Amino acid sequence: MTRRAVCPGSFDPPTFGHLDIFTRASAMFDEVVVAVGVNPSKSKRLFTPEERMEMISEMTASLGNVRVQGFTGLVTDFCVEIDAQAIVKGLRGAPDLEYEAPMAQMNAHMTGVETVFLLNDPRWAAVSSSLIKEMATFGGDVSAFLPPDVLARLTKRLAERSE
Ligand code: COD
Repeated sequence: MTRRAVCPGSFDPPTFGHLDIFTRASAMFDEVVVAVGVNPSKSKRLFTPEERMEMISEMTASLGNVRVQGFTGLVTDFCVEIDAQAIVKGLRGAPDLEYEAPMAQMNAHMTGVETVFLLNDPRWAAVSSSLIKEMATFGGDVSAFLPPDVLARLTKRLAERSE
């Protein structure tokens, strides 16, 4: 049986914190599918799903067992559709756990899919896509937290937005 895991998220934009989770998941499972979805409570999107998928494909190119797919609807339905047994998520501390635990329990209840939590690499503890966007919008240097291609796209998009 192929052990397949899904790493779901908005990834707007993807960061080194996300890449760390993809990399560690790829060492634990036969196949990892990074699932680019829509978080209904986050309305300020900077990149289209296609752009986010391109960025993730580029940053995971050296990981042979990782692929990227878009999804709409419930993450559990997506897991059933592609025959994935687990969801892998990163945890940056208690607030992440409080937010993630009910979703993990609901997802397990609905389809039996387990959620595996990986504690964040301390280097990326303060990194979130929202904070990166806010810092970059006001001219902060976010180059330590993003692959060069993502940084270039972010800089370009923010410049377009301010025109
Ligand atoms: N270090 C480690 N992990 C990190 C870091 C970091 N620096 N930054 C983020 N992460 C982790 C997050 O904890 C999360 O696990 C993952 O990376 C993705 O993060 P985001 O912020 O890109 O994604 P979210 O939280 O906006 O994504 C939400 C989903 C789209 C996955 C969610 O809304 C969803 O599943 N929607 C589908 C609808 C659904 O199924 N809802 C019902 C659930 S019961």
